[in-house]
Amino acid sequence: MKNAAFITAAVCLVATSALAAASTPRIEAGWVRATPPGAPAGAAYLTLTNPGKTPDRLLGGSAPGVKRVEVHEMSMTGGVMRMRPLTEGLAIPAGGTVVLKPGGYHIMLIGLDSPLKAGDTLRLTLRFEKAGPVEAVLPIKTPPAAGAH
Ligand SMILES: [Cu+2]
Repeated sequence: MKNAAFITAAVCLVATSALAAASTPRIEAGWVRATPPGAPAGAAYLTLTNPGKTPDRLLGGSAPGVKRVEVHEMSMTGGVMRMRPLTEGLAIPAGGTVVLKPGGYHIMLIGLDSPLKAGDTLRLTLRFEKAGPVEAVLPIKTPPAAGAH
């Protein structure tokens, strides 16, 4: 009898955490571009998946040593690469995946206290409209193709 109650409680616990995980956006394949000394800003790239049944929106975030974390879009306008902050946030459809990558959407890290050094990690907290804050620890890397295009 005692055992049965314990098992029920354990099953409930698992079900509850599975439920929470089911609606929390997943942050995968994330990385931060290493910056040279004195660089005022950096960028982070990652893949966001919304496993929930309702759309969510990435609004911004925070990271230690970074004054402002914004969601930006890079696009070609009249042959010129431009970057703009997504003031309304970045929509992530229910059950959908959005890729933030060089040349497209990215997380802008504005106002760096110190350079982002390759080999270090950055603890990035992303803020979602519905899911709230979601934390990820991202590796800082120098991409092999940096400056190649
Ligand atoms: Cu940007």
